[in-house]
Amino acid sequence: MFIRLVYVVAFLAIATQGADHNIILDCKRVSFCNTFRSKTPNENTTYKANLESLDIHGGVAKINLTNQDEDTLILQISALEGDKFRVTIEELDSRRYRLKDVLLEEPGVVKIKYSKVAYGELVLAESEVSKNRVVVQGNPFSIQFWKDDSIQLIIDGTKLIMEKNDQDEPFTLSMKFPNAQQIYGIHEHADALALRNTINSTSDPYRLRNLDVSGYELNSPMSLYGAIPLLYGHGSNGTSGIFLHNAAQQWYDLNENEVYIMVQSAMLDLFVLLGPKPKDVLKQYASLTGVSHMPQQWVLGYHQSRWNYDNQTDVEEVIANMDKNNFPMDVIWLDIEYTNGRRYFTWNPENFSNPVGMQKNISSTNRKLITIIDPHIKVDDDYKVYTGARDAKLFVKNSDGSDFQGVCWPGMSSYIDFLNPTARAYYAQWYSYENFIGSTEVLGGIWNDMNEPSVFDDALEKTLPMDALHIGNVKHRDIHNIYGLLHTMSTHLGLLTRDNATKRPFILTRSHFAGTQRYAAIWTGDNDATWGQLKVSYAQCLNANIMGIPFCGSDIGGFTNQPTEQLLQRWYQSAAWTPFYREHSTEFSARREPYVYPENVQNVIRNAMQLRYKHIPLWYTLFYEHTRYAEPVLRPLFYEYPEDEKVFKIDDQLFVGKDVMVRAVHEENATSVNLYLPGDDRTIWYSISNNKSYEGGHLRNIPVDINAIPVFYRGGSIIFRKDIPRRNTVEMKDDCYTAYVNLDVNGKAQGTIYLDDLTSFRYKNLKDYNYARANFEELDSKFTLRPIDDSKGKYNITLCDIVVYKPKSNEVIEGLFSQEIYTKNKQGKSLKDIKIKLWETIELEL
Ligand code: NBV
Repeated sequence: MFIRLVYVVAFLAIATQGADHNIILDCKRVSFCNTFRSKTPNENTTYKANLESLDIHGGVAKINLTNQDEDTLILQISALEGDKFRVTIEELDSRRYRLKDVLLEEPGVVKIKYSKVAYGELVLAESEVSKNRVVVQGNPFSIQFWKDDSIQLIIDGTKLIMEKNDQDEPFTLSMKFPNAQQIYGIHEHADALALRNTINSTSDPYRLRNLDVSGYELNSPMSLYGAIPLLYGHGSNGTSGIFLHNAAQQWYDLNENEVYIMVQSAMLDLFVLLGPKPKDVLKQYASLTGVSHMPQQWVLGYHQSRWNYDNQTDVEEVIANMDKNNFPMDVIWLDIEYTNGRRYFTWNPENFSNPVGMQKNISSTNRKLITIIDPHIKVDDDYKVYTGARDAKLFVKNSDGSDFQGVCWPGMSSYIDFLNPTARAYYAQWYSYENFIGSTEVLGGIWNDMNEPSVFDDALEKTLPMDALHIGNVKHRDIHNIYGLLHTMSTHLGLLTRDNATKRPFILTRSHFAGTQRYAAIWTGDNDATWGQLKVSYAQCLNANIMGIPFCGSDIGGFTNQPTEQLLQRWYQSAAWTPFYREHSTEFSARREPYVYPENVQNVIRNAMQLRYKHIPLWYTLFYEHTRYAEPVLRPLFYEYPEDEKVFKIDDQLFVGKDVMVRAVHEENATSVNLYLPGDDRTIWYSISNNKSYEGGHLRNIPVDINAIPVFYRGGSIIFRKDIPRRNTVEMKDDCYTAYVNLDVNGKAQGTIYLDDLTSFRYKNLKDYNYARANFEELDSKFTLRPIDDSKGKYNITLCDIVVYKPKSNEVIEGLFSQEIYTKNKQGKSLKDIKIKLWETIELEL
């Protein structure tokens, strides 16, 4: 109780004042960052590449780097399949930690067979005519990465430092993207999508160290809960990227197209992604770290959460009130208080004494339950999760070999060593129905919070000490940033096993790293009820998406404090266009379920939610396309329009897929908003908010009222929707579709639709799905649906109607568009009576 009181007092202070800078360190207080920021190698310590030392073994090039102090480093360069290179640098006697668990598999090497030294430069490539090549310059030492006739990246070897001291083994790496006008990436920060210069400014470098940051600040390079060391150098002439495969603390100083990286420890293991477009960089990255599997469809619906729903009656009343007031909803969430004294995998015997009954009731309304499971384990001899892990020696250790203990929600706690596969398997089996007594299949997903991991010790930046030990005596310092990833790996295994791999697990995680997309969705943590936080939620989720994690959302309304009614309405409208759609709030704020508000507010929220539900088929198809093409679900404008400099800094607009564009309204009392419609005079944007069509290539000021935010369909697209309002996605299952055909300037449109059993891995293992392309041509009024591949699914659909949008005149830059609604085919047969077998081609004449 005392712990809770102290925490609550601290929490309330932070929630009103912002992050505590005494706890969260800046660069000056982190010794290697402080030193490296102002240090460049001197005459004796600057490395040169000894080109004569080249040794090509197994297609991988090895070169010695030496300096006048007679230090030697080994540089290794390999060419990888799919336009990538890999570079490692380490000492001769290196004992640096080599990261595991992040990459999908060991990447395929393309053997370097061609090498040539001339004029102090070494050229390396697969063959003499290869388009991808590396040029190593001996002195001054540099490495250039070429694709076609363009240098995509230059590593400036003269700035390389690699040290060892009592605590750390830090290194630096300096590079330049010659084509870049803008740097993106290095998730997670509460900052603009387009990263700022930090060199020669008062700003700290961008930091990557997963931390539990209460009251995080906006426009800040301060690290948050997740770390993804992936970065894009983007310009209208080309894009390339780097992925630093290292999970230790790191800091990034940026200056225009230059990046200076300072890392605390472990291997310098760098992947160079040659692009040349943002799409290519993301695909190259996904080939290393993977994509997400399909979510079950209900996950795409609305989630109602609260820290905390107090008891079973509370849970049931929330659902009843949502129904009574016609708010759609798929999931209700339980935060830490449902447990017996924060002992995860148990239920509070008083407030949740009949979990099975509660789940039955939830299920009878076609809803699911999600509960929180944090990684800290209460030290308690009567708690089997604890004693089992203790006896099998599966906890993180102190440097003296004893179990680490620190304070977290349950009081004194130990932390599972998720680096240890046996520990992951141990923890995973607690998710089984037999072990997690009282859980049923209505418990559809799990929420992994506090997994940076969070330890309530301000002197340790609220996490594990650097010298804590994992299996094999690996220092925590070296793997800190993957602790959350490993936690979700274990949970994922647990859920898969629990259901004999018949259901797609859903996990929401706070801490994350490269590769998290294979296991979990993320949310932006403890945001605040401010307009600025609403705005940054788009930048954060866009960034997550180009970092390979599509499933992202923010707590609607802001976790801490109280949103005004207007802010809450705008948040519901904006968040309807982010993949994860959940309202969540602290126990210190007033209840915020949509039905507690006056009718006018409820109406706005309900419309926003219904618009979300109408687009469920689109979201589902986009997730499939992510699994298939590694395309993000949300896309920043620069991703779709990489050559248009006007979009490089835009992050309050986003694309859902490539055909829907949304502008968040994050300005209080806005009566109009500025937005940019990309493309040119042949691009048409149909606003579904004001029924006007607009020409592309213009900045516009568009009037708004509280009822809607600007949402546009791209001319040339077909969007499949389910427009009948229901209580949840389950009840929408057999509804007919409406196809929105948005004609381009040539009177044509195209779209895709994906269907499967909504829950299992049969789509993956047995090709049990249908994926079809729809086409419409105004000329012959023919609507065609054709299968895209030879998948084995046998899914039918019907169309309620086909709605064709068309500008009133081709000349129109802005004007009302015409809408034709077809409910019958040319022969007069109602569309609803035509069963469309998605595995066959069907033509409808309208
Ligand atoms: O479990 C309580 C909260 C949770 O509601 C929130 O979403 C997490 O980000 N949790 C953090 C722990 C305490 C926050 C002060």
